[in-house]
Amino acid sequence: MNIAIVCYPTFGGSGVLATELGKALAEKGHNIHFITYQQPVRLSGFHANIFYHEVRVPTYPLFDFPPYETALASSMVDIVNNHQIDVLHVHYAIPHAAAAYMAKQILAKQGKNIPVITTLHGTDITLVGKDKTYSPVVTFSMEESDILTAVSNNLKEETYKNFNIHKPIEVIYNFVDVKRFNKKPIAAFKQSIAPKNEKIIVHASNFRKVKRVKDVVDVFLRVNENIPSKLLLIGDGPDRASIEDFTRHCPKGNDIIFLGKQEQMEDILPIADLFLLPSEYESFGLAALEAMAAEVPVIVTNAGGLPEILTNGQAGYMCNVGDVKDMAEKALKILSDEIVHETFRKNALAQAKEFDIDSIVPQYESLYKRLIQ
Ligand code: GMT
Repeated sequence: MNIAIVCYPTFGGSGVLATELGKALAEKGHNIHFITYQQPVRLSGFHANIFYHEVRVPTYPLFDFPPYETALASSMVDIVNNHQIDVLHVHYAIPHAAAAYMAKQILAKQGKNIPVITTLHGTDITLVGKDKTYSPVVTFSMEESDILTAVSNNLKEETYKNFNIHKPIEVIYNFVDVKRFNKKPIAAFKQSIAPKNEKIIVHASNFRKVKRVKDVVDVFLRVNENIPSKLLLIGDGPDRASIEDFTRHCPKGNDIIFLGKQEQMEDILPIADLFLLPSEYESFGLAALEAMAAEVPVIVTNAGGLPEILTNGQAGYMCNVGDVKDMAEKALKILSDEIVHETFRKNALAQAKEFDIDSIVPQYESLYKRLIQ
């Protein structure tokens, strides 16, 4: 099949998932055309059957706000026509679903029916999309998609709760390539972070308010009082500056290391002993799943779709949002007993295998086939 994928090219989970999906489909022999404004971060290097089309938005003095959506819809029309695209799969509703609707209408006038799949990822529904600035357009473009998918049952429920739509939503969980993440730790890297064999705790996110990164630091400081440990903070975003400032003024600040944005999570995660994701909401929590695939136990909140990916007390723990005391206690429970830690590691891997790429990607493939037929 010839499949066009539209996504955000950045480090966010929706872009990561869309890129990994495209790579997996290309390996199975499909031709994948990424349409976005920058090369997706997880698309470095050459991949057979993958083509990347950059959306250009020419500037003009009149444009205080360059019309990306118009440029994107025009690119979609161009790529569909010139690469015999069979299906257009857009990830994250805003503004991709609306641009896809526009492209679909233009192509229909030209006599071509292009099926559109919209995959909802989370904040496009729960934070940004439901705001009245966007909701009429998001509601309409979801209804007009040929197939609507969500990455968890929770996100499906949130969509029905927040939007007046009647369309069926199919749940296809996010996935991880377990083989790629389940690697031996790089000894030199581990040694440079934890020279005295301290425990390594990791958090990765876009440092937005919803991620509650300050809770990560608070949990770490409580753990650090009891166990020699280091905290690796991966990613960047609006809250980073204030948190970095806080850690510079706290006595254990030297044990907290900011790594910034990182592409090779499969090289970093295996050195971790514990992964923290104390978010206020996660539709799914792909970052936690990648950690589990690297055999790292996780502590997450019982928010959104997280309970769908973690069995409490086996591969990690779920705590109430903001309950840093409980999170620290659970972290110590895992980290202070080698046998418990080892059991949680094995369970984390087993849990991740339930979301392995090999079982989830065929679900998308069968959607495409259904649509084309
Ligand atoms: O987490 C973010 O803020 C980024 C966001 C995105 O759209 O890129 O992530 C969302 O999609 C991911 C992939 O489906 C999910 O794993 C994340 O849980 C979800 N984030 C939220 O719901 C806050």
